[in-house]
Parts: sequence; structure tokens; C-alpha cells
Amino acid sequence: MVYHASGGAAVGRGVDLQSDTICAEATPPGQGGVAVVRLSGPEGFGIAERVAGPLPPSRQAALRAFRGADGEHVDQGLVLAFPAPGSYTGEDTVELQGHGSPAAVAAILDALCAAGARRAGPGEFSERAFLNGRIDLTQAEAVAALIEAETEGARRAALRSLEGAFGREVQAAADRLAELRALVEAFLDFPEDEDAPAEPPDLAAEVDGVVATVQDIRRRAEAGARLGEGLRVALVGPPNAGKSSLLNALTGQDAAIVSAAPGTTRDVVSQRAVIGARGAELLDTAGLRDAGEQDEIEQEGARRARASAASAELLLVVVEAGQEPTEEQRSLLAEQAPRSAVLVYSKIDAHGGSPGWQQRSAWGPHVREARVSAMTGDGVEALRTGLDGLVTADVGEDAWAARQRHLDALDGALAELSRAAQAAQEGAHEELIAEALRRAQEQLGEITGQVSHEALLDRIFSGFCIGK
Ligand SMILES: Nc1nc2c(ncn2[C@@H]2O[C@H](COP(=O)(O)OP(=O)(O)OP(=O)(O)O)[C@@H](O)[C@H]2O)c(=O)[nH]1
Ligand SMILES: [Mg+2]
Repeated sequence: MVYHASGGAAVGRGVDLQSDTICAEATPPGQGGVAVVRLSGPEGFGIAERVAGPLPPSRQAALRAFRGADGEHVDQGLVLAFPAPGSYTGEDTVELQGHGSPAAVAAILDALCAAGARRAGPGEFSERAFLNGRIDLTQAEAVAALIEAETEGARRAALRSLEGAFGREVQAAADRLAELRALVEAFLDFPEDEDAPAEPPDLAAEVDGVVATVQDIRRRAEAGARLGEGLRVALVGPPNAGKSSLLNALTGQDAAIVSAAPGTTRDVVSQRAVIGARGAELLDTAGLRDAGEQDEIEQEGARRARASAASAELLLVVVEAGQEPTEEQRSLLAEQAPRSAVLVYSKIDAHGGSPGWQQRSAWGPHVREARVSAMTGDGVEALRTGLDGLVTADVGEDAWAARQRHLDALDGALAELSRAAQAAQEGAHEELIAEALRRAQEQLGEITGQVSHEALLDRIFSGFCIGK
């Protein structure tokens, strides 16, 4: 990855990353009351003084005029200086708070670049914070997760990681592995040493203990990773069952066309919503009936409906109250296991039955039932609450913001630990056990950044927004 300095000269990541001073707009582009421009690096204070005049005492705001290279007044606003090492990046950092105008921001950035700074690439401030030991990698990634958080659950999980809980647990497991390695290696180096413990430690039991810890870390990380992904929810069922009406009632939007004619919905209609702790995409689909009765367009609609059902994390099968699910609907419910499904009986105003949500269904342990009327709204709130509960229970209350790379590293560590445990059980040579423990420790180190390499950092920080 290559960053471009203001003069058009390319600055590679490999080029002594932190010797220069970077600047970027930290607030979103566009018009607003205030725009914050950040400046960080060894020359941060000198460059800021060239643009904004003498700096106020650390961490105190002062009103200043901002001037371009030719001395022209380009904007005015507050200036704040944060000296190293107590700033976000660990370097001398300055914030210029100008007016939220794209033209003013561009002029301030040009002035800073003319005074010796270069424009930052995505995530470069957070990368410096990591490289300067201010935060570990999980915390840097939590900054991105917090910025992206769409729901309360995602925000809480991001804060848990940002406060360092995830990194600390991973580090504690890695430290435990280092201790175990030291024990094993003591036997390796001094097999005849009288000072060595007479009995080797019960390695298999010790490794089992670390495995349990890493599995718990993984459970919480997986829940957090799920929070960051959209939940796909598909509504399927026979034509005219009230699927589109239900989509509209659930989301409070007039998203899908409703009509008395069966076969109204032909394509997949998608609508965003928040369900429980997660952002979700609700997919309304064409009605499913025997292929023999369908024209070509309906058949294609049905194919798309079935594909939506197959890929949905949560499936709502809608049938009219008073009817029982057909064979196809029953198999759709069955195929959804172990993911969750809800059998929704619709139109209870016309066909009778009391509104409500049931945790149990005859159609499988992963199936819930609901009775609703999209027309009167009866049962819709109970259905919404039921779905919230399902999704939130699935995520848990103790998730950490995490990404696929963390899950991969945790899986890698678990695989090495199972190798170590097996070797210990079989009485294999200590060297083999120590080597597997070392590789497991390395996998955990990649999560926090104790073990890192340029390609990994590139992958992580290039996904950030500029200015963070
Ligand atoms: N009485 C009553 N009628 C409803 C209810 N929900 C939907 N309907 C009616 O049922 C008909 C079909 O509704 P839609 O929501 O279009 O049904 P659909 O399942 O999307 O139908 P297709 O897209 O054709 O598969 C319309 O005339 C709706 O007004 C309900 O809760 N009660
Ligand atoms: Mg429809």
C-alpha cells in the first residue's frame, strides 16, 4: 500500500513510518458546524505554529487564525495541543477545529502540508498509537468497530474491546503458555539436573486448562464478530399468505407492494432493520407453490425465494392461521436447523386465534411460533420482541468486538494446543510439546499484535477511515 504526500510524491509504508508528521480531517467530509483536523508526528507542534501561531498550553483550547503558505487567512477556530507521549498516537498531536466547510478543511490541510506535514492514509493515527505501544491491536480494531457500530450491542462490545478486556484475556492465555513452555523446556535443557522438579507437571491437564480459556475467549469473540455482520432474515411462504404485509408491519415502512392478487411479489424485496443487538436485512420473497401452476417469472421468483431461505440466518415461514404448514414448508423449517426459524400464522383477525409468541413448536427445537395480524397489528409487537430475544440470546451479553482474523488465530491456537495435549498424553519428546506450545503462543500474539508483521498491519489499518 502506498500513501501519497501532498506534492504527489509516493511515501511507502516501509519508509520509516513514523519519522514524518501526518494530517487528516477527523470529522466526516461535508458541511457541519465544526470540522476537526488532526496533526501528529515529531514536527507536529512546529508545523501547527506555522499555520496557527503560538500554541496554547497543553490540552487548553485557544482561538487562533489559520494561515496558508502565503500568509493568507484561510479560517479561524480552536487549537489544542497534546504533547507526546500522552496523546492518542503517543506523538506530539495538535487538533485544529475549524469551520465544517469542505473548502475551509481543504485550505487548512493544504496549509499544514505546505508547512511540512503529509496527508495521512486510512487508519494511520491508530497504527501509530499501536506502534508506539499506546494500545494493542485488538484496541485499535475496536476503534474501527466503535465507529461502525450500528446497535447498542455492537457499541457495548466495541467498548469492551477498546477498554482492553479482549486483549488482556488473550495476553493472559499467551503468558500462561509461556510459563508452560518454560516448564517443558526446563526438562529439555536439564534432564539430569537435580534442581529440576522430580515430577514433570501434569502437562495434559495444564494444556486442557488453557484450551478451556481459549474456547471461552473464542465464544465471546465469535459473538462479537457476528454483531458486526448484518443478520439475514428471510420471509417465505405460499402466495398471498401476508408476507409483504408482515415485512411492512415489522419495519414500519411501506417497503413491499401488497395486493389481494396472489403472486404480487416476484423478486426479493430487502429492507434494513435492527433486530435485538444486530443490524438486519429483512428479505420479502415471492410466494412458493407447485411449479406446475407457475409461469416462468414466478418460477424464477420461487427459485430466488428458496435461495434466500437457504442463506438466511433466521427464517420466517408465513402461513395463514387455520392452515398447517405444507410438506415444502415443513422441510424449509427442518433445513433451517440449527439456525433459528419462526412459523408465523398470519391474518388471525380473519381466521381466529389469539396473538402471541411461543418458544416451542412441534416442528423442531429450533422453531418458534407466532400468531399475528399485519392488518390490525395484533401480535406484531410480540413477534418483534420474540425476534429481538432470539437474536440477543444468540449473541450473548458478554461479546467482544472481534473480526474473522481473531477467530482464525484462536482456531489456530486451539489446533496447536490439541497437538500439544496429544503429544503430552502419548509421552512424546518434550521438544515436540514445547514447539506446539510456542506456535499456539504465536497465534495468540498475532491477535494482540505482540507478534506482527507489515502485511498484517497493512490488512488491518487499510480498512480504517482516514483521520482515525
Ligand atoms: N385480513 C387480513 N388480511 C391480510 C393480512 N395481511 C395481509 N392481508 C391481505 O392478504 C393479501 C395478500 O397480502 P400480501 O402481504 O401481499 O401477501 P404476500 O404473501 O406478500 O403475497 P404474494 O406476494 O403474492 O406472495 C392482501 O389483500 C392483504 O391485504 C392480515 O393480517 N389480515
Ligand atoms: Mg408479497
